[in-house]
Amino acid sequence: MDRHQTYAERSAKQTNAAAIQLLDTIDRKKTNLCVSVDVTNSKDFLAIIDAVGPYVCLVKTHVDILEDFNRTLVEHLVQLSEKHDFLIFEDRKFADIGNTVALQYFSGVHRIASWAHITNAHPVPGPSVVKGLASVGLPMKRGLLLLAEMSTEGALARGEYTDEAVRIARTHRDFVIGFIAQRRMEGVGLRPGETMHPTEDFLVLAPGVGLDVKGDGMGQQYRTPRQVVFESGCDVIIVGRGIYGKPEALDVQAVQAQAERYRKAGWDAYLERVKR
Ligand code: 5IU
Repeated sequence: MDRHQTYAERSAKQTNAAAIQLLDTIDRKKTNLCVSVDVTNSKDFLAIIDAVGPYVCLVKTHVDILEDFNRTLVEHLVQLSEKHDFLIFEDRKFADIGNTVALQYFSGVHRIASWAHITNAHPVPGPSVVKGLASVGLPMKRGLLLLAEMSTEGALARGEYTDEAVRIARTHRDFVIGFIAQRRMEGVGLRPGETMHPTEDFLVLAPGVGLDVKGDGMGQQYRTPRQVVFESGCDVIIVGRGIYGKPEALDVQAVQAQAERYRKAGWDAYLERVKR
């Protein structure tokens, strides 16, 4: 995969249904923006998602922080994803043994596999975390992202850990569609003499994106969409507070203006990258 390939060209070579759907949505809507909606009540949650829907390919959720979570909320979320044509990514960060993560993914209060096209996992337990999640997710045509790096200051996911994350992904290419990381992972983790499989093409979704500030005082570090997509070769920018600000003072028009600002910055950086 060279950095000049378009989302549409890459979609044609994918086999995982969620990866194809995401790449096609990005291409159709001309947006590589994912909005991360970290708010604690469902009214703000749905209002933000309805406002940003037209500007995004993907909505990232943390449903465990919602104080009034219920099945109706999930139905509304799914309706919004159909109305605005975006996918849903539950940022669950699974990190237990295979049997436990399969239960956490399928069952419990949230029943994540039933509504999230994409979820993610820490590779810390080793390949079994992917095996457990795949046993639930593959038959439901879902996709998994592995956390290969983090955007926070002092993150431990680096060096050999990142290499191992990519190696695990390579052994489960039917289900692992890519990474949460800060740069393209092509060639990472290859041992001397090993070459990349010709059809390998992992997506990289990058959090820690902001146009106005460099951090949040709690370890988060922000880079611009251009740094992330053009310089580091990531595929999707994940933006939270940079778009919705303080949810207590929700101003739909202001949120939409920010969403369009980030959409355009992310898309321009992509066009600059694929230019031959
Ligand atoms: N997130 C990160 N950095 C990471 C990972 C996840 O910021 O390395 I892995 C999540 C946390 C939050 C969102 O849900 O992405 C970023 O939100 P802000 O744009 O508001 O910082």
